[in-house]
Amino acid sequence: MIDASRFLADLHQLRSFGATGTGVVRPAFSPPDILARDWLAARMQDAGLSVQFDAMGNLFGLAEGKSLLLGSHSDTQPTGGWLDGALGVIAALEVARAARAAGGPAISVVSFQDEEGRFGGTTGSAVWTEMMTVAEADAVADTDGVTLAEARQVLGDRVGPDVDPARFTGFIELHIEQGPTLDAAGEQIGLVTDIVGYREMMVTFSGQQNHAGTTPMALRRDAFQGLSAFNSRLNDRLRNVVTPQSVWTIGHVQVAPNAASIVPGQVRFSMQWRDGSADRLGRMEAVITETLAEVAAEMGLGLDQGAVLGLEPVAMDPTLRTRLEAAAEAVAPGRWRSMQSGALHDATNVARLMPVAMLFVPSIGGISHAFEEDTAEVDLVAGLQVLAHAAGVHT
Ligand code: HGY
Ligand code: MN
Ligand code: MN
Repeated sequence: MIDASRFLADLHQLRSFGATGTGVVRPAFSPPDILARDWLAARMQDAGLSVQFDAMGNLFGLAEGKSLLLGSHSDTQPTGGWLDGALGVIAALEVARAARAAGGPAISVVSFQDEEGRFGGTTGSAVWTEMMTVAEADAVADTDGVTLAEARQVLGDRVGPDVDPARFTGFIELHIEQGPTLDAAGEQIGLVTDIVGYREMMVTFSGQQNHAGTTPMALRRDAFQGLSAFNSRLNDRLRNVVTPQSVWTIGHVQVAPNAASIVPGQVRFSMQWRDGSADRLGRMEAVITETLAEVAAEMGLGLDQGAVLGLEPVAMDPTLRTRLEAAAEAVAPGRWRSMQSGALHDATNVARLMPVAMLFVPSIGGISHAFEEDTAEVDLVAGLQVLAHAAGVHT
């Protein structure tokens, strides 16, 4: 049987690793992340699963033979919420425990590493699904210049052989919605139809560092003014190609030398855009690239565009979705809906290798990637019950 209090106790125990106020600071390979993974490994062992870390730090709790894989990620954003990823990992563990106690079905558990992209984005599952090679991943550096190759040394002798994806019949990921839809509608469950795609690159404008008092405005080559002009022009131009579901974000900005009395000589920033259509992602990219070049030329700025990272949009498996629909109707009759995921997930990568589906529970106020992230306990338990029901485990 599913034990809701054991599930909630484990969820709060995981929260304690990197707990900061009401949120969590547990980036991939940080000390709290490794402590959390060791604790998770012990809980998987206690559940009778065979524990396996791979070279990326993905942590698997494996059932014998062919099994359904459930899970998510346990790393967090630099300042993250306590449920993003963690909910799916602990719910998977609880379903696996109940399945073993009931004599089946075979359920395995995974906590992927670096879904939150300290080193790019969904990195652990991208390497596991061969979307990228270990060498490509190892070369990626975080905003402090630490490479993944250096960071993952902390795994030490935990690393075992790779886990073969062929041992799994499919993957289901329970996750918080991270948006306002379910909470605003007073609904309990979201069944994901498709996950949007995204593209991201680092951009650098280079101008002329100079004195903020003696340099006339007309003579400046101010890199921050370049970013400001790019951002406002981009917002106008993208309107011609986007829909209300399209999003774009400049979330990370480094102004150099970042001093009040110095005209910025350089600005380095992240440019990320997301959409449910691969074609529209391409059209958004064309507008972004064109606008960058135009502003750099007009303002006499150097322009460097980094490599474009990204994931294509992906549809969820119809058979698993049907199982989730029956489960949602059983657990939360009339209080569920089908919906697109605007957030990215490991499920996108895993979908390359096996049938995949996702379900959401509400985020209070639609807040996520912030310390205020939270979900009502009754909704957390409902998500667990729908996951168990869809996995064929009695609740
Ligand atoms: O950015 C995302 O969508 C995910 O939460 N990392
Ligand atoms: Mn997540
Ligand atoms: Mn996230």
